[in-house]
Amino acid sequence: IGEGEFFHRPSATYLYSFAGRTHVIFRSLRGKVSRVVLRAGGRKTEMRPKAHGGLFEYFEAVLSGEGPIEYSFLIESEGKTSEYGPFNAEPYRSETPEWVFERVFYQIMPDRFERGLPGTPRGEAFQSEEFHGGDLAGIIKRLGHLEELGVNALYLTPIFESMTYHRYDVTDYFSIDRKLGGWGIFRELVRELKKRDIRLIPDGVFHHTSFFHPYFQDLIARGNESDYKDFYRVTGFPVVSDEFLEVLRSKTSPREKHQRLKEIGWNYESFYSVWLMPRLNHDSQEVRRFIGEVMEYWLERGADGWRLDVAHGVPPELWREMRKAMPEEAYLVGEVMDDPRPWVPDAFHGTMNYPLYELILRFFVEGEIDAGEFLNGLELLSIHLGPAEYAMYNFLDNHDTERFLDLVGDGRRYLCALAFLMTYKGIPSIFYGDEIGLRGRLDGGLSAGRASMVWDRGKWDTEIFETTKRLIRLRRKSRALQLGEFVPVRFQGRTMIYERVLGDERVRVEIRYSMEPEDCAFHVTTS
Ligand code: ARE
Repeated sequence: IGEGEFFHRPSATYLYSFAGRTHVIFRSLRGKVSRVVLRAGGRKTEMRPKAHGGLFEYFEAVLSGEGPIEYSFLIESEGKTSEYGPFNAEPYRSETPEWVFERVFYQIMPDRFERGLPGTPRGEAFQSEEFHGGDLAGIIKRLGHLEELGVNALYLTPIFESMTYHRYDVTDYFSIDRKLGGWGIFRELVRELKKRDIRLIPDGVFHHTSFFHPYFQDLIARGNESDYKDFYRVTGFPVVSDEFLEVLRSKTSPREKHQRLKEIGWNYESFYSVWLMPRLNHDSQEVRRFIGEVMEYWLERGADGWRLDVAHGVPPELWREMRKAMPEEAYLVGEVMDDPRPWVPDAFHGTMNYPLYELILRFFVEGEIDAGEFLNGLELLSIHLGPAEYAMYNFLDNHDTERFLDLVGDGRRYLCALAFLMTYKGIPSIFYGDEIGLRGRLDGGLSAGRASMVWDRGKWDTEIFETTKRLIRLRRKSRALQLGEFVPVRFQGRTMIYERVLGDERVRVEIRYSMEPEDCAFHVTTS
């Protein structure tokens, strides 16, 4: 075997320490190597074939202990053994704040959760683009529910001043939307969360602002003369025509207005061609300063980190800059929908784990891959993520997807997938309502899963609720589930058996999955 047919480099992906152990990864062209042995500290360790993808296959050895090591590889190929190395290196160390690992997140879209203040009337229980009237006081009122469930971190979709129910169109980044209860209620929420050791991450929308943000309004009014000319990505002047503004002010229905505005067009870049969301110019130093300022402002006022919206639409180096400027204790999660590699571990501690979600869909929902292929997918992702996989934000659904229960159509299949999520590497999360079997609608669309929470216990699915609580408890008390090594035991057909191992603690997970609900079961044993 010649050099170029295999590869290793002491980088974050190929050599890292985590929770008292060191992972060493070796890559070769597929089918070239029959065996790889790691020689380190006077000992030989057989490397486990971990995953294959495209041209390559990957081997892994996990050694106990952290700290600098000297090592080399003994590569067996076509009956010959050659040695590659030695390397002398300090393994990469995760910089994720420790508090993150012991968390189970709960995600709330405030408008759809609970109303605590008298005010906006509730809309219908099922989809409409209307305000349902939920607010922060409603969340405070229901903190007992979060405690009963056992979650200990909260991700809130945007809460800053804006004009829609989802609030991704921010008009003031320094104030809490009044409809949510304003500043006073936010302070109370923070106090109540701290009392219960529930951490909080808000949603930072820094890819775009609202059309109605004062900076953008200034740009519309003053055009080329505006101080905010470089804040946005203007493609021509005037930014919008008089006709555009007339239609905007007219009393036509929102749908019709949207259509008319689209026809007229505008001279700025925006999120997915949505006129309401003009894109910020991330090359501008002033924009960067502004983003940093907002992020710090809320960290100083009770936030423990950020979920960063449309992170993949902003250059990675901007996020690296932010990461350096923020306190080390802040957990930063980017919304990245495709390949996470440019983003972790140095721009974000983790990203919203869409690659894992895709695999989960293929195995648990579509049944298009078997357990063996599912495992290979997991292991390949593990290679791509390195130590960041323990800090990824894992989910079965969120406010942009359909409810997982709607997708599988049945509580038992749902719970098997949840058992996987709660026992796998990465930070598990629950989207409000999943724990009671809340359903959305089945005809798709971005807001398919945004129905209002149901508080009438008589309407809850008690099996889902009780099992969810049990799984969260299990996760929270087991350091092995939070930090342990993932050891596959058997992945065959639709059955998967694996262990999570940390020191003396060993948790064994058996999931017997089936597309038939009555044949689905899981079992977790701790020793
Ligand atoms: C609303 C309606 C939509 C309508 C749209 C346009 O709900 O039905 O089509 O308006 O009129 C927020 C709101 C949405 C709102 C949207 C626009 O929550 O309800 O839509 O603003 O006003 C892409 C992005 C990804 C983004 C998703 C939604 O890459 O970053 O789309 N996710 C974040 C948030 C959203 C939020 C925004 C961004 C905007 O989590 O909630 O939307 O701030 C493939 C592609 C992805 C694409 C995905 C869409 O997977 O690869 O790139 O994601 O499809 O599902």
